[in-house]
Amino acid sequence: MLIEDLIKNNYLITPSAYYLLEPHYKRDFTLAELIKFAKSRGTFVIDSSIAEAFLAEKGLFSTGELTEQTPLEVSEEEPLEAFQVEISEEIAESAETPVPETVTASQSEEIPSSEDVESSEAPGSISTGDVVGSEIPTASSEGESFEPAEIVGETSISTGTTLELEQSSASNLVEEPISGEFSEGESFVSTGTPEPVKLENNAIDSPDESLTEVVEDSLPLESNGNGNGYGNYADSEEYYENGENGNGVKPKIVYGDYGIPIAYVGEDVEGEKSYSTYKDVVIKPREGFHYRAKEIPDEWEIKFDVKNVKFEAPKVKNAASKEGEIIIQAYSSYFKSRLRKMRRIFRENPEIGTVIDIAKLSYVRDDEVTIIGLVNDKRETAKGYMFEVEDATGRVKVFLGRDKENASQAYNAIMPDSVVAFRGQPGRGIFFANRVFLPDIPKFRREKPPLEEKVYAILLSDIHVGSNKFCEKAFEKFLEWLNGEVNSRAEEELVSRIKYLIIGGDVVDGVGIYPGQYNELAIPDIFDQYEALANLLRNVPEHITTFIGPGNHDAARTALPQPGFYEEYAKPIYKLKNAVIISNPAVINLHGREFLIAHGRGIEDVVDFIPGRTHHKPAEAMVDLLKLRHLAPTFGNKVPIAPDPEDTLVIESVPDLFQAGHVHVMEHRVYNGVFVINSGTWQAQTEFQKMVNIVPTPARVPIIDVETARLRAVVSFEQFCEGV
Ligand code: D5M
Ligand code: FE
Ligand code: ZN
Repeated sequence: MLIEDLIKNNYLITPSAYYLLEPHYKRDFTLAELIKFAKSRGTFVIDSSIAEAFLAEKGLFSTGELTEQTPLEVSEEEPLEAFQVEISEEIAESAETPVPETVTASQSEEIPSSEDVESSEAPGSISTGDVVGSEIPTASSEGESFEPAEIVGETSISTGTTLELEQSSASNLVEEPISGEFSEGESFVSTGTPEPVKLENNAIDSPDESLTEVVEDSLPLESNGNGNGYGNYADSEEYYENGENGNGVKPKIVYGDYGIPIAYVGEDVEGEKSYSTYKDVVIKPREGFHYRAKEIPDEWEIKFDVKNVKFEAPKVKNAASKEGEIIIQAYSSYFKSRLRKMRRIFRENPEIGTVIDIAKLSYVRDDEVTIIGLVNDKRETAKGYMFEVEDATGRVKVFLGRDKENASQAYNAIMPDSVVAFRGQPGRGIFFANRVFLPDIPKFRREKPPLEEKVYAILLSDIHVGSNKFCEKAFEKFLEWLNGEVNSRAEEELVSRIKYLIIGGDVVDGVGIYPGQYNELAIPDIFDQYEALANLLRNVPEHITTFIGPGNHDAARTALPQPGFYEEYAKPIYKLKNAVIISNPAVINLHGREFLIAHGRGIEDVVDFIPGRTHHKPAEAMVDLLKLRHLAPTFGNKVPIAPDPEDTLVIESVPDLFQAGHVHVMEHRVYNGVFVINSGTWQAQTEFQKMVNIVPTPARVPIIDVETARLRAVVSFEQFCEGV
């Protein structure tokens, strides 16, 4: 009742606040009183502190125990519209559809699930450095082999069948045995009392697992009013008028052209600020620490950056053309560009056959032909699947019988507006497909020449500096570790060879990104957030090149692609030595290996459209994007896409590694030779995430062996992350 009433008024309530308030609702207070109170506090989210203050004001609050928090249960599935059109019997014989198996979870029984691991971990306790051994399955469905780095002495690590790991006293080092498709096991050394190494295995899913319920989609948050995809909370200045968040700074937020929150200039508080921007965090490399990476020549290149793409403004007939016409033209060029690029990708597939324009289908008699187009619509019918497909010349209905091989898998994998190919025969007003092709990633690829020396890259994202849930202590520990404060020879070897650091967006928490965020900001000023981030990152040893790209929390264009950070806000990070600002997305070439870096908002749409996908298994969703060769295929759902004349979100070239973040869960797997990894976060669970049941995996540092573009190890600083 209370929840619904609040939601109707665009207010949200956290579970803990709900349990506090519910017993009194309508008995001791009215909805209007509560809303008035929340409004006076400048928030849309009624959390337990608001609830307590409200009850206290009403003389109702007793300092009893809080009821245990349970996530809101709001789940609802949209029923599929049944397809009405009758399909005639001229459907051709079934043919093999080339959509590859997505998941083979044959090894899944051997490895405990990540839930098992989490429940048995003892975070926070420090070990005495005992050596533990563990068996880690390294079975590889692809037959990939992996060369472990040479580590000498007692603490040596081998990635053979038996893996020995040294327990670290300040961090959890994880050696990564490289195995094949979807079978990357990673092991965490617990920092508790010596016990067998536990395997964390985010990458493996069993075929019949029950799905984690994802409730965020059904929360009424998503009418996409303000372009950040988080609903219609068009935060406006007035809501913050009376707000103060304990920092002694009166918030005032104004919005720029793109709906980007802009800190109000002139509000700067003179003198000491009540919050830290980490000026005092100064970490120097440990004396005598030998960085091998310093001696290895730099070899990096930004292969693709949106900033380097010259966009031409859409041409309109004359200056008097209506604005709407310009917009339609812009979107039409955008989708034409997508089609062009996808056709190029499909051309590399020898099975595709003769491709013809949809407008020319009526000239085709009995031959089998292929059409390539954007899928505007898809439905399931009694006998199969119906699609509406459009290319630059026309539109056609396509029927794919249920009996065709992989038909249902392909149907599920196709997201709205993605580009697919159908091979078949045209019938009366309908195209009868025998096969469906996703653009996909080729199964085999040429091996790259080996590197002379081991060199490592570390991948981070979603640091969220400025959030009161930012794991600052863990991040500082990580910086110390990079500066040589290691706990073992194995760690020393890793740190010594780290040459690159890639940060994939949400580097700060931003201001006004979601309703009620203000209450969760430790640094309520966007300028100071970037200052704080830069103060931390200047402690990254100088020989490590740091690539930094934006996400949806950053001061950057909201819509994808994001060319970079707005310089006027993010100046401190532009000024960092050895930092390279990249766009979202970007492709970096490291020693001949291609790393595709994206913040990863497209994952949200995958979760919305592809059955069985959840925020908790982002690597799976990233594979879906790879198969569609697009970072955010669907237009007009959660992810705002700019109508640039060129679609820069197409995954044109097959990367060796695909990194994304955004969902705050670290997970990785291999798909057709591409290493797919979500780099997690440095932010503990926010009130908001609590409500939508997102459980982050903060403060984990994946270390990538550049040569193989595979995971070498994961080091966890999670025990230093408060609030986890
Ligand atoms: O996103 C962090 C994660 O939280 C990502 O999985 C999206 C999710 N998230 C955050 N806010 C919302 C709302 N309002 N609705 C649904 N899902 C949400 P980040 O970009 O760091 O905020
Ligand atoms: Fe994030
Ligand atoms: Zn994000």
